Amino acid sequence: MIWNETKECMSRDEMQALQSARLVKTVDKVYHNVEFYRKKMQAVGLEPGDIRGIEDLPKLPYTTKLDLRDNYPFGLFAVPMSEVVRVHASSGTTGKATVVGYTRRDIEIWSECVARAMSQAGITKDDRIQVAYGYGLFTGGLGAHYGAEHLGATVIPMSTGNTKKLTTMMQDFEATAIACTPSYLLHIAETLEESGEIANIKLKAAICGAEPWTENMRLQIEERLHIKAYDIYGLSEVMGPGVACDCQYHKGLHVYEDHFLPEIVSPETLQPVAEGETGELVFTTLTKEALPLIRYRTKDLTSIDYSKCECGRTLARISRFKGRSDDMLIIRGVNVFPSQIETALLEVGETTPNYLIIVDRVDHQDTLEVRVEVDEKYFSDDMASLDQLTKKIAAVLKQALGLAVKVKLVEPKTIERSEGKAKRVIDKRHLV
Ligand code: DLL
Repeated sequence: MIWNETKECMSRDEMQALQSARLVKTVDKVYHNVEFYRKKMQAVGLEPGDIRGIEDLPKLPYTTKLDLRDNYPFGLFAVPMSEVVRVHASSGTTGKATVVGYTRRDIEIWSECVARAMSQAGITKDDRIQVAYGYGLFTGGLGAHYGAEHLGATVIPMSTGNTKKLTTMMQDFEATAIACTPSYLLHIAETLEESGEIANIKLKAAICGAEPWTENMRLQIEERLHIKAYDIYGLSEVMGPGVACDCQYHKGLHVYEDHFLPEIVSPETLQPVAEGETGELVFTTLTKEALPLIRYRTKDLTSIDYSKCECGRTLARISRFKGRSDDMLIIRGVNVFPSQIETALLEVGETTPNYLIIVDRVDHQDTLEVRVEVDEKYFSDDMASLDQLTKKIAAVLKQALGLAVKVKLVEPKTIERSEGKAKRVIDKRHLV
């Protein structure tokens, strides 16, 4: 179903005209209200009048997470604090938190974008949706909550923290949809399988995101829970969940381009790459009031496709994320993304998506170990089948990555489960 046809099915010319008009306004606004942008534009000799449309976008300087941190907490806000009705923050692993703010209108647009995403996942006002992203400074919980309410669905604000209670309420309240990270959904599936309650649930759809996951993992979720699973993307700096989401055809995530102008650039040269080529996703916000962002480098790696989708939407589609440029591991000179390991593991078919990647350095040599849970049956008296499977997985990984990998098969439930963003990589090289 196309919930908002006027915004999701415009011709490319109409979309570009709208984007150009909104870009001109945004640039004017940041120049006059945010000292940081004014100085940055002045440094390259730019005035707001130099930006007449999206064709002038490449003239504008990039913005990074470091700029947000340097202006902690509210230095990049373009409105007085009296106009800001909410803040969120992401802690990250290093340095200061990144703080983001929203006016009342920003919250309305955010809710509408999440509602569009949920509608792409077939969710309607007749659905009951459990929101099992964390509520709080993280944008997942409240973002999904407001979006579901905007759509008119019944929200069950579970948050994270009590999986047993979640599965009980899923049955008692007859929840038909869930919003959570894909790794948490697998943990929920496991809990339902163990208690023998999986046949009791009425779940139809899941809207998962906030972390990288592969198509194989999406298919496994669909199979285990007998549901349809959708990929929702977003980042707090740009807004939160609902910047893009896939539709029933799963051929890329539709970007809500009327609010977020995407570019794909080479992370090395920062020059635009051709349509279809992988690069770093960059966003310029077109309607945000409290925290407009100009050419924000997300570090997320993807490609873009401007062709019309089978679903009827004309919104550009970005491909499932390959990972983040800062997630890429360089092992003995070879570039490895955790998503390549997940794809290869799930292709073998005998593993679960519970895995851990451990990188270390022994005698000045990088080592890569992959631990993955397999069925209990492999740990019976005869270890021959375990040995065989270990060799098979090591060969598949070697083929996929071009690197020798130490594979360690472990018993079910020995790798820590996550309720939010899963931690898949331990890089001990950074710990010494
Ligand atoms: O994770 C917002 C969100 C909440 C998105 C709930 C979807 C669902 P941050 O904590 O700022 O915001 O983290 C943003 O998470 O730059 C990506 O690297 C990653 N990410 C988010 N969604 C996806 C996805 C939220 N669908 C960072 N696939 C982003 C892959 C994702 N990575």
